[in-house]
Amino acid sequence: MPSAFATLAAQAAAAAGFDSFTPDACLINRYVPSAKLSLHQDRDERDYSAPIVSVSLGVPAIFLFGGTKRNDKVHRVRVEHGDVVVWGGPARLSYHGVLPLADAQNPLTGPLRINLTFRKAL
Ligand SMILES: O=C(O)CCC(=O)C(=O)O
Ligand SMILES: [Mn+2]
Repeated sequence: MPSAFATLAAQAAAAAGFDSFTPDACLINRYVPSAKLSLHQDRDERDYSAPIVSVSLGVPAIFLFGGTKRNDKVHRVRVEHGDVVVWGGPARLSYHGVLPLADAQNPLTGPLRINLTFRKAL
């Protein structure tokens, strides 16, 4: 991945208290209006000691962040262009998702939201 991406992810992780994060994967999600992501856990990575770093670009969205059980209370957080969310440690397997994307416009992405999640997959 571009070194600028890896550096951004490592710096965001460090700011949240996770030193030495070296992502080896970046999953890119492209949301069109009304697209959503159901509550889920990120379980495909081999090592849960590394955090997830999630970068939001484009149209704002409501990010859902719950606990480690599917039925735990879910917090709603508005994420805007340039926002970065980091979760790890005891929160690494927290359920999370995204509400259906509202109709909106961003000067760079038009009606779209782009999300980058940096992971240590291997
Ligand atoms: O789009 C987001 O903010 C979250 C993406 C996500 O949770 C994932 O790709 O696993
Ligand atoms: Mn996820």
